[in-house]
Amino acid sequence: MATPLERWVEEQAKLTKPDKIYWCDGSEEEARRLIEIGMKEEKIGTTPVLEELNHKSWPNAYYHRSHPTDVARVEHLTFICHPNKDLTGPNNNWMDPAEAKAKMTQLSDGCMKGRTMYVMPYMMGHPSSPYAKACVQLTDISYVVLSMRIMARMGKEAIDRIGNSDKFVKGLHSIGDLDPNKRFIMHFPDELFVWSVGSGYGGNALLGKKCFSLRIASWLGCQEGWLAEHMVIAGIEDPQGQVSYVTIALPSACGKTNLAMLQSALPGYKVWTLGDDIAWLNVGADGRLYAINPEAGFFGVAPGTSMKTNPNMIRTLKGDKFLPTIFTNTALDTDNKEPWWEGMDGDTPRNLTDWQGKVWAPSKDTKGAHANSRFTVSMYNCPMLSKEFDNPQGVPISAIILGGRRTQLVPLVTEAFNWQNGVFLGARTGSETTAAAAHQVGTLRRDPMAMIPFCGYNMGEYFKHWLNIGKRLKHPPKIFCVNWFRTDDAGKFIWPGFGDNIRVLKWMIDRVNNKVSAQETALGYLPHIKDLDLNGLEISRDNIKKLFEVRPDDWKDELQDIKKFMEQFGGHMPDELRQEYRTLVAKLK
Ligand code: OXD
Ligand code: MN
Repeated sequence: MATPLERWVEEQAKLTKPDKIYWCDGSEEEARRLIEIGMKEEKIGTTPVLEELNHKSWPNAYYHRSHPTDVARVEHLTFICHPNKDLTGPNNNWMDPAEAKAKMTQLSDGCMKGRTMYVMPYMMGHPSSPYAKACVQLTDISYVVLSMRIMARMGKEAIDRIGNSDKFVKGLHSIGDLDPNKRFIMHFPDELFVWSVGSGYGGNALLGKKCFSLRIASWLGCQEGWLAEHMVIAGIEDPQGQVSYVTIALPSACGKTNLAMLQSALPGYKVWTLGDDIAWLNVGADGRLYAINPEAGFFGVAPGTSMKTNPNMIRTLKGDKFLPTIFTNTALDTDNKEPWWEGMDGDTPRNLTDWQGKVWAPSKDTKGAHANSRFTVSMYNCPMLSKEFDNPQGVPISAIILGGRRTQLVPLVTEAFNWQNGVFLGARTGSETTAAAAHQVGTLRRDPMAMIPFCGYNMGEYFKHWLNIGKRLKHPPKIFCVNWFRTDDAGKFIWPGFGDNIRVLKWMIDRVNNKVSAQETALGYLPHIKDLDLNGLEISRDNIKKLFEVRPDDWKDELQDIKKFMEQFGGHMPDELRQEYRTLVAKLK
């Protein structure tokens, strides 16, 4: 008798009509075969899906060029199909589930003709973790299989976990014909089902990542009593060898990956990596909050990554523990068969092709690598991988750090007064947009907890859920807000960022351990400058002051914008946050 999983695969095959169906086992031998297929058989237009790179300098590395119209997440084509619009909330696009299914059925009819349907069983989370989830994604392109093998734990464990159950996480993906007019990413939260057609870009096509582990999982977490968050998980070791674990939420392309594997500018401090993008947070039996990373790989932004900004990522990319590492839409050094991007170490190679495959020389007008070009690499390559990474229970969190990209207004670091105030601090966060999604770069949008593109239900209810989690925590983490991006009058970043961010992390850990006091302001607690370790940093006293400047007059527009954002959620917005808002307004008067 066929299992529910086998029946489901059969049904999808009936619709999509692939030439072949292949069940993946996640082995390295299989990856080698798929790489051959990607290099010799499958194509995007006339371009082979994969090209081998120089394995002497970049072990196990392959190059992928996506369709030029398919280089980022497409939020306007991403829908959350709850049975009613109200539950989906103003923070998402909604489509009635029946209508969405009809549309997708039409687009998917025969979409895998002439292709192979790959069936990928995988776990999000370590298979031995009680918090892990068993999933199956179908796709019709080797690039997605190879990428998912890096990002998730692919293999038989997931099939064993699913057994005879029909309650597994389902993903149906086809690159279709890559026509942007026929591109949709549809989520059916109650069915744990994601259906994506017409894109091969990571965030739209690797369905275990944003689609399941954030959008659907956030809804699942709301029902089951846990949180799925867009957060780094890192361990910060002090000179005495004590490790404190933190999670950090920043919008896409705001430096989460760099932060996750920061090389400390302060002697004696080390950062241990547990995750650079997603954290699942559960309340432990001891009343502390525990984090696991459901992923097993990094899907990071390449431009700007160098030995100066993120030496541990360069070491990770040069590691050889896992096959393959994939570079997508970077430029290519054609003489040496190496990936290249803006901000890379060393001299610019003489002969380059850009991300679209055209001969390219450095110029002010065009970039060689796409601004959202990416690498996909196993976490097991990371030299600073925490020994707790595979701990099935996760790590206990001492501080939650939220933030955004603001050139003005928001201080370098602020500590919330308590959990509720911290939820408000997160809820009112705004950020200037980046190239990770297809929209205008650099405009301000409110991005609570960096979850605006990823919260799979009404965000007013999401805030309530955060407040409820707080009530269950006997030892809640402290909540902080950071902004590395404040600029001076000449428009230059004041704070050096990267390895120097440890100075701010150190202050937070000192606060957690009650080692330093802080000044109370309308916005929250700010550091006394004397408590920040600024040794060896060349930054003027005036500029340091600027990083913490709070001028009530400057906040007028911001408060209006926050109010407008909160009002969208009507009765879903918790009273506690309305009260927090009123208190902030009064304090800033
Ligand atoms: C990502 C994103 O790819 O946030 O992580 O866009
Ligand atoms: Mn992300």
